[in-house]
Amino acid sequence: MGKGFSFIHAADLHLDSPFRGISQEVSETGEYRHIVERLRDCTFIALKRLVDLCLQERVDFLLLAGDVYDLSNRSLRAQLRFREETRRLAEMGIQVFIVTGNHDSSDGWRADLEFPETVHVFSDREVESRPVIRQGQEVARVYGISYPRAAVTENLALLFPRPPREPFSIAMLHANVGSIEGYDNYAPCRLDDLIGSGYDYWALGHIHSHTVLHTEFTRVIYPGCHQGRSVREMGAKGCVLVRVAEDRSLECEFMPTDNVRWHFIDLPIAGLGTDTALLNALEDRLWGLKQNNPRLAGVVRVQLNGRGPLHKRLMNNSYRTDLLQQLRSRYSTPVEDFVWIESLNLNVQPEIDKESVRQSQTLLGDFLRLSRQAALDPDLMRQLKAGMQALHQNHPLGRYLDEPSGEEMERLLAEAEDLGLDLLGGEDG
Ligand SMILES: [Mn+2]
Repeated sequence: MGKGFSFIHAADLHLDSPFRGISQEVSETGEYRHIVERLRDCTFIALKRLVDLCLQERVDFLLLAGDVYDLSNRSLRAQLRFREETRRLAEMGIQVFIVTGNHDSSDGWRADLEFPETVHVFSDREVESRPVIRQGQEVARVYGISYPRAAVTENLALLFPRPPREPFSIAMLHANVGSIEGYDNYAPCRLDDLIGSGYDYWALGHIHSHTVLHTEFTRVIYPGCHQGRSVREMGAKGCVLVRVAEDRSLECEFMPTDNVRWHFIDLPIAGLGTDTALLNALEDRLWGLKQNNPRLAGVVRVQLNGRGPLHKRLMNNSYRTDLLQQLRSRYSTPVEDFVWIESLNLNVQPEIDKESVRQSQTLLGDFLRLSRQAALDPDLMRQLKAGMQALHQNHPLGRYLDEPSGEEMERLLAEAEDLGLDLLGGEDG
């Protein structure tokens, strides 16, 4: 293959981070111990998969672009497991290049473990570079800088020197490019800072979803985290396998490494008239999810939504708890690829033909007409707001609450209307 080579780019392993998705009372029952243990170990299993993939693809090196550990005071367990995996890579002569990020900045505690010589952690004081040698030739050079502390607010991208045209150049950085929302704005920089830098490949970390920011001449890529750990990290998670040909052309392929995958099921209850119909609909969705994700465990947040005849029953706590327990026990096996129902949430409303009731000369009709009038009549709206003020003033949290906006009042009114209908018996069953 001449001067061609390949590497894997991963980031945000967050080893040993707590998995959010299983409540204390469930983990204490013992019934679901295999699930609790699996969720606790999932970042390590994903690491093993990442290393297996390096070996299988016989890559030349592995890049880890920050947040290898979840905490700067990294656990001994995480450090030992990580060292074990880097040894497997060392045995095959696969180099590992690491920059640290905001979660594992170098000011935290670290055990005095010796890592293989093939593992290099970049300095946190200046941009360093290291060569990748194949058959006596430097085929690539990797540049990087680590975080000395968590909250790095300067633009580290500007510290990278302009690389020579040869060999292929890679820059490693944990950073928020273009102030992506939902993430701390650490080592903030602009995409233009990276594109104009002369590097062939920017191996980024920090953003947990796989994102390709640029592909022409300069590749700018976030691989995303290698294992989802909360409902914010849904879908496939993994790393990027990069093959560089002799003529410098690049092939990048996303490769999943996760072993527990987060999902969201959004099920409308419209038309579901019986308990059996509801159970069947839920089972269909769960079964489909299992079919689409073979050999993977899953964690699912379920949300029932819309109007339907089962609304009132679903509002009953013990009905909902029984439903959740039934689904959990059915899908908690097989042990290897269970589906754990993280929670069952409701956004449902009673089924009712509101407009015809609104016109009827009944108590419900009066109620609905009054509710409509409140939305249109400024005097009535003022009275409602005045009524709510008592809540603001007397409640301990009241002083932290703003007065609701017009839009919020409309939403509250709509909710109150549905709640009122339900309480007044607007539905049978
Ligand atoms: Mn991270």
